[in-house]
Amino acid sequence: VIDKDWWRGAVIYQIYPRSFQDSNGDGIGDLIGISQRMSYIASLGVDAIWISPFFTSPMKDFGYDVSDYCDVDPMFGTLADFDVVVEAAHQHGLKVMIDLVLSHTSDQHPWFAESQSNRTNSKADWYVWSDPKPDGTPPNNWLSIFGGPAWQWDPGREQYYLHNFLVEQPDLNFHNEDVQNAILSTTRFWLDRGVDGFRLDTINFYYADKELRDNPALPPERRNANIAPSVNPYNHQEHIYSKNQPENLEFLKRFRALLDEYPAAACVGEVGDAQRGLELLGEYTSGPEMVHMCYAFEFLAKTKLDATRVAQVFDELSRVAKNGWPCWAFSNHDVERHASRWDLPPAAQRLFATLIMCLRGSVCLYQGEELGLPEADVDFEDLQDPYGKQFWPEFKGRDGCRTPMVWESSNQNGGFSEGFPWLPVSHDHLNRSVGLQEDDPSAILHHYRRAIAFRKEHPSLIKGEHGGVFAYGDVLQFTRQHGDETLFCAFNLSDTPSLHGMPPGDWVTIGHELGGATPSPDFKLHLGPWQVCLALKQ
Ligand code: TEU
Ligand code: CA
Repeated sequence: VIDKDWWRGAVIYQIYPRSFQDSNGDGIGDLIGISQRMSYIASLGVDAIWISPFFTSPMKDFGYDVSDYCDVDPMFGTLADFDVVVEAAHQHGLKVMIDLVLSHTSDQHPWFAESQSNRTNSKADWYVWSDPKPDGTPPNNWLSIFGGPAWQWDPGREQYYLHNFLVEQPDLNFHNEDVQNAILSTTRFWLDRGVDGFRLDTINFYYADKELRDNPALPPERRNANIAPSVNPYNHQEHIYSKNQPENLEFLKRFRALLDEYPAAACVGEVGDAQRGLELLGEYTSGPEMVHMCYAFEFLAKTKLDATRVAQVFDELSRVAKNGWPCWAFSNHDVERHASRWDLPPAAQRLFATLIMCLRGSVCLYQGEELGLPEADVDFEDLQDPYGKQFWPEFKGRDGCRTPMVWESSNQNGGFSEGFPWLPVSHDHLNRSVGLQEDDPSAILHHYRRAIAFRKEHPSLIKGEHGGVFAYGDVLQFTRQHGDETLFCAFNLSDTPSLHGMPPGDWVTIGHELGGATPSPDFKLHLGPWQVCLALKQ
């Protein structure tokens, strides 16, 4: 029997293929490399892998600019190699999710070449084209996330085209039904090839306002510089017309209906919005006809996560996304690794690993997170990320979280490649390699395995509801409940000891392998620095 609900509460391991494992010495990770490391991934106890894009691409945004949705870039291998990955994953009981970047293509995609060729071809309307204003300037004030205007002049058509990201990433026009159908048929291609699901890039950018109205300015007090750098003028606008259009939901229903033709396909949609993130999460995952889950940006913020913030997020979720399903992450290929971003001592890294495994929602772990890797220092000369080059030095870009995975310490490339790695392997990372940690029972890698196993042993953590989520000073407390299991969870998110009362009831502490504390007989809970308490109601 196939569990249609496998995604609910799943732990998903994110692989950035360029940097995971190189199998042929060209310095770039590839699909065969991923299949070679499948037993390691399975040993973590995760349920699924999400592989960042490996499709044919000029690599201007390292694969997030796709020029053929139905093929593998030769750099990463072949379709046959992909089949090997799927087979290896399935043999290990892992689901495979691939990353569909549907909002825009590469400017090298044949669809764009045709669309660009004149104003009358059959794909003329497949992208968002517009005449200039009478003075020759772009049709409106929309900005690109990666800097500059969101419009690029095309001398051939004598029109502008829209790009929310790089100039080389023209936005598809989803108002055109042929575009929708083409996208759905490429999705079917991968479903037929055996994938179990999708991470959907930027699902709230699929549609732009038909009238191309100007976005209003965002008043300084409402600006949120959490994810993208505050130096970026993009963050000073409110993107009410360039994204989050109601039509997104209509297209996503068509997408979901396609997935439902398959036994257990699921998707997680990326909905980035600094102001309305949780509200949108609620809208996009509101029911069985919508996307299964939304990737939440709340815990990717620059500001250190504290008990109050976590409580706030769950309070807001309970109001605006009651039936929604979040997918949490602390790190990914777009942000500074959280060990550095929040400047976490080792004990705090462990606490956060336990915490994320206790939250309602699914979880994404980013490769190397299980090793406690800090952000790598990448010099300007080695920089690859166009976003980093644009805003250097105020914002150093995304290369520091994309350096190669470290498998062994004996080798200066960390066992990643026998060639010259596309980004330097961080020296700081070499003494945290998988090999070294496997041999050290006290290493954080084993803590991650225990935290994942703990989650799996407790149905309330996977499918259960939250009782209220409360912050008492630095201590976060909540219960999770499912069937006859009620679990109490408390986390001291600070380096000072704390003393609190337990809720009434007959509790038995568990999770000692995660460093869990035991309440004293008078129901007082002493939590040491960064300590947790996990207890089952009798
Ligand atoms: O990211 C979307 C997104 O909103 C991010 O661009 C984020 O704001 C930025 O990376 C700052 O950290 C997705 C992918 O995850 C990203 O890698 C791609 O560059 C982007 O889409 C364009 O496809
Ligand atoms: Ca390679």
